[in-house]
Amino acid sequence: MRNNIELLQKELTSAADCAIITSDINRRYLTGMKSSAGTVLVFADAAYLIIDFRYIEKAKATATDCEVILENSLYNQINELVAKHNAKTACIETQSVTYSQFVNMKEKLSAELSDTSWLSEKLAQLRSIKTIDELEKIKSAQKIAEQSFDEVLGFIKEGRTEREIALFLDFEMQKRGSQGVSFETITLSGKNTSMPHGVPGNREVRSGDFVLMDFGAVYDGYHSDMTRTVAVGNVSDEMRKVYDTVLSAQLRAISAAKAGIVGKDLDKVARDVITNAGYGDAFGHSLGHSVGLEIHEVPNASPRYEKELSEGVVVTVEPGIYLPEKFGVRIEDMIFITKDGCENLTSTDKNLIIL
Ligand SMILES: [Mn+2]
Repeated sequence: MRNNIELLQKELTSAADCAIITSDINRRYLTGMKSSAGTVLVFADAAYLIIDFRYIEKAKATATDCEVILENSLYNQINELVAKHNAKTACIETQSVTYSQFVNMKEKLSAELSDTSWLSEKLAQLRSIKTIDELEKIKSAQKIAEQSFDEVLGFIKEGRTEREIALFLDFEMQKRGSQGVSFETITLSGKNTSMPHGVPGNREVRSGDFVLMDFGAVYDGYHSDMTRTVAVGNVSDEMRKVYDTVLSAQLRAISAAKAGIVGKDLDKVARDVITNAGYGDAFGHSLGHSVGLEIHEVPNASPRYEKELSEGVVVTVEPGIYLPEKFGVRIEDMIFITKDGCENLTSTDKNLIIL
C-alpha cells in the first residue's frame, strides 16, 4: 500500500513547516480512517492523527502510518507538537476550511498560518493519481453499478415512473454492497431527458421515450459514475441520429485519451464531433471529471482545463446532446489513463438498447 503521508512529507518543506488537515476526505486519504472528526498534523519527519474517543479504537488499528493521539484539548495538543517539532509556519486546506474554523485557528494556533492554496492543491494532485489498490475499489464500485443496470433493464416499461426507476437502481446497488450511492441517481424519461441534471419525478415512461440513467455506486469509499440512455418501444430518426452522434463523439474521445493529453484537448475531440453534426450548442457541459474518494475530482476534461491528464488518472467521458422540449442523450464511461492510451473501466454495452 502506498504511504500517502510520505508523499505529502516529501514536498511539504517547500510550503510550510507543518500541514494541518481537517477535511473528512483528505483525512481519510492520508490515514485510511473514515470519520466525521479528527485532525491530521504532518511535519517533514512525523505525522499525527488527533481524534476523539468515539473513533480512537478504530483509528489506532487503521491509521498505522501516523501516531494516533486521543483528543482532549485540541489546540493545546497541536501547539505542543508544533513546539516539539520547532515549526514556525503551518499550511491548511484553504478550499475546505470554513471561515469560522479559520478564525479559530488563527486565534489559537501558535504557528503562523500560510494563506496559500498549496495544501489543497497538492492533496488534490496526489489524489488524482490512483494506485492499483484504489483502482480496484473503483472497479468494484463500477461492477456493482453495471450489475444493477442489467437488472433495471427488466424493470423499465411503459407506466413506470422516473422515481420508481431511480429507487430500483439504488436498491439494486445497495443490495450488492454499495455504501449508499455515489450521488443522487438521475433517471429521466421522455422530454425530461433534455435536462442534463434533472431530478426524477412522477412522469411515467411512454413508448417512444428515451430513458436516461446517470448513477454510481460506492465501494470502500471509492465512487463510480456511468450514464446510459435507452429507448422504450421505438425511436424516431432524429433520436437515432442524436444517439449515434453522442456515441461516436464518446468513442472518438476514448481513443484519443492517453497520458499527457491536455484536459481541454480531450474535451475538444468529442465536442468537434458534436459540433460537426450541427449540435454544438446542445452540448452545454464539459466532457468529464475525475472520480475517486469524491465523485467530482480534478483533473477535468473541460474546455477551460489547461493541465495534462497524467498516467493513473481516472476520468469520465460523458458527452451529451440536449434538445429542449424534445429529448436528450448522454453516454458516460469511466476510463483509466495509461501511458499509451486508456483502460475503459465500463463494460456495459453502448449500442442503442430499445426495450
Ligand atoms: Mn459524471
